[in-house]
Amino acid sequence: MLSKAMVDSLNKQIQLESYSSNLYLQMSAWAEIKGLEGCAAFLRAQAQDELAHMHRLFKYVYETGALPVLGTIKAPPTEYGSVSELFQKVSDHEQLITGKINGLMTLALGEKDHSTVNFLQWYVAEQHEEEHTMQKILDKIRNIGETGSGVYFIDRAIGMIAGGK
Ligand code: OFO
Repeated sequence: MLSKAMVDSLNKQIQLESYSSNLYLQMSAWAEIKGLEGCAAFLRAQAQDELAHMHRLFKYVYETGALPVLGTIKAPPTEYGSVSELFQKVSDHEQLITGKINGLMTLALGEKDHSTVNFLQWYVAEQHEEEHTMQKILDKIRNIGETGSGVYFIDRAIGMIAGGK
């Protein structure tokens, strides 16, 4: 059985993972209307991943006999100035999520809640993976540059990452 503090914190994370999914899906719409099909495909795949992260938490909470709460999810932004701005925001968001997962882990360790510590390990590894992917994307954007046909090649490169997901 989980403590109330743990259930409340896991529910906040459920809401945050839902927000992440909406954020990336909304970003994919921006990319789509700019003709950036590779970026849009990558962001749609990210949105699916985040939904899976939410469901994993949702299941864990009810399996412990507690009630998962979806709550209200705020609306994500709709406009971005450039591809680099958009992916910088994805990277910043993933860093925020890593901080939240670390906070959950600190709470679980403090409570000697070994089941939740074990459950959260997967998220720790996942965040490492996602931060690494975002770093690679930001490096590519910087190396290729957004002038001239740069955006076309950036879109192709990010589309290839989406294809390998
Ligand atoms: Fe990468 O955010 Fe979910 O966990």
